[in-house]
Amino acid sequence: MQEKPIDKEEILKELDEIHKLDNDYADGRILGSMCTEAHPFAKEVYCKFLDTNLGDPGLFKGTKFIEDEVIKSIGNLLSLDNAYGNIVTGGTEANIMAIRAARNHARKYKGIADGEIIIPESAHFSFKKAADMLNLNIVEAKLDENYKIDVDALKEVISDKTVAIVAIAGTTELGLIDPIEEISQIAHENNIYFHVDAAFGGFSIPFLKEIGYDLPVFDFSLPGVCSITVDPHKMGLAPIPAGGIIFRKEEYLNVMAVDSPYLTVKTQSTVVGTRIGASSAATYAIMKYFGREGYCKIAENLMNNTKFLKEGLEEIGYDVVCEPELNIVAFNHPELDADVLSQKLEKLNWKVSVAKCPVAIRIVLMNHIKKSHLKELLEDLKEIY
Ligand code: 0PR
Repeated sequence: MQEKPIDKEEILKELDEIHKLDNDYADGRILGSMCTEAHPFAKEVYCKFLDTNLGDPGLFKGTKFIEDEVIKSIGNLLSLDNAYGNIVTGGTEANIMAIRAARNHARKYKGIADGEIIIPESAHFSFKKAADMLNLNIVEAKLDENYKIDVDALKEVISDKTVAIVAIAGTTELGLIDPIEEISQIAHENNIYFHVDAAFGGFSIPFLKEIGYDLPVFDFSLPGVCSITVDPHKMGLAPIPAGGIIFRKEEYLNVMAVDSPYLTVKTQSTVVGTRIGASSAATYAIMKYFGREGYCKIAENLMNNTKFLKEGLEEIGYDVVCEPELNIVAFNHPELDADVLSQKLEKLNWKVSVAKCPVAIRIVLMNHIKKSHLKELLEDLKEIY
């Protein structure tokens, strides 16, 4: 740090210069991100609550009330009347909390000491972090030919060490929804904790269903589902960081509680101590601002763009990996390697990402990608072809 204070203007000038190195969502060039520009109203509210700390909720009773209300409304969206949980930093922290709850529950009620979690091969890497931190082994459930959990293969890997089964509603690479209803039944019958990672799909599947899309049930209406991750900072248009973890029962929070004797509440279940309240406030505001009607429109628009891209790609001869269920399109050139194609697109200043299972270019159609950007992209892909 330099010795003397520097003028605000000078600091801002320097920061603006550095900020130019960042990509801007508004350019429509970021094609592989699940994040997007937050809604301006959500950002405005976020700034108002910047100093609130949910780590000591007795000091911020208003913001704690807001967090509880957000959890209730997300729970409501997921067919749960009395939801418990927290607004956290994102899908990773939400998944860590779910796995921690499952592990502690199995330790307390079943005496499982060295547990395992069953996750699909398509699971987000956050589960690897969770297993590592929580000292659990990972058992991978194979996928079927449609890139979804193979239920028979899943049944085979269940053991007396299984502390949790995980399924995905909106996989990271392809946006697919696992056969959650069948898995819920298996988990229920075997008395095993079942977590659904809907970090990506949580803010769109309920709305798409509402407007008539034929998508499978993935929520708490299934008796086996114990917890669901849903991220407001993805399709919810809340500012980063905003993840959500929703539990069916309060006991899942209780089994994680540690004493916090000198705080305004005497126990704490979250991973994080000092904890941002602004994310809860911004999520509260944006959910009220859009309502179900607004989110239905957003989800429909994203799916229209998805269809437009998928059909456009097929028209010019690219192979689309699977019929999109949510707003992700994965595709390949019939001859070029995905990595080679990705480099060609990078040269044309498109920021794409390459899926690994199967290897393919993967485009996540977030709110910042407009039809005009897709037309431009298709023109470039036609040229490359
Ligand atoms: N679960 C699923 C199904 C996810 O897709 C993700 C993130 C997570 C959990 C973890 O969420 P957080 O990143 O909020 O902790 N999926 C994207 C990914 O890792 C996130 C992402 C966002 C990637 C923006 C790139 C990017 O530019 O691929």
